[in-house]
Amino acid sequence: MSRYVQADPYPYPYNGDLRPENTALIVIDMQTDFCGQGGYVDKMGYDLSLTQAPIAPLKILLAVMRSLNYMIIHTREGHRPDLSDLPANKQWRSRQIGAGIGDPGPCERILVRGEPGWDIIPELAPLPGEVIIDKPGKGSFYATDLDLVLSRNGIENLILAGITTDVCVHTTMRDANDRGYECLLLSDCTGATDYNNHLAALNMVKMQGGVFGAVSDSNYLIEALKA
Ligand code: C5J
Repeated sequence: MSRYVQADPYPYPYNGDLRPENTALIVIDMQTDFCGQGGYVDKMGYDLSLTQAPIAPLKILLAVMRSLNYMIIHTREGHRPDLSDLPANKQWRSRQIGAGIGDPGPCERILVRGEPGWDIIPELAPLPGEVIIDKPGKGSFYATDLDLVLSRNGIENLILAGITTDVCVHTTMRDANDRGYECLLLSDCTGATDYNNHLAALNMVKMQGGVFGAVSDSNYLIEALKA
């Protein structure tokens, strides 16, 4: 039986083969540092409501996909406490905007593994048994075992959610697409520090017949999953 999600610019997935056995939801970087008070994004002065927007729809989507036995993967961006995996230019740039990675902040050391700001927010906390990928960069494949985890679990379709749309979500989606994964980005379960960047990132996916995959939202996805 084929199953498609209403999506733009084509019904997803391209081949109608959408099943718990071959599909994973990846929730990217829903950490206090990116959407909580006193975290990295807050310290840089951005409007937190933009990166908090995906929280409510994601809570609902997670409950549905967990109940249907879909694989759930969470990622966290962060660096080792000794900062040995932090590129010097990444640290320098973050200090230019007043939120130096590794420096103390209201949620302890910014973007450092094990610190309160680095944790996934309690509302979207991973359940025991769900895969967590710790990554030092923007993409979820770089310097991680994500590709190995996906291939060992027979995953062909990747549904992308989390923050930020234009940075970590997009980098992950582009890389996943090159690796042959069939990707769907959820417009209401993602968010960026700049709303126009969020919209532009959605548009970039859809050009050229879906150059990186397709875009939909959690309502259409849930409708298809329950059909
Ligand atoms: C950023 C991310 N924006 N998770 N990280 O630095 O998108």
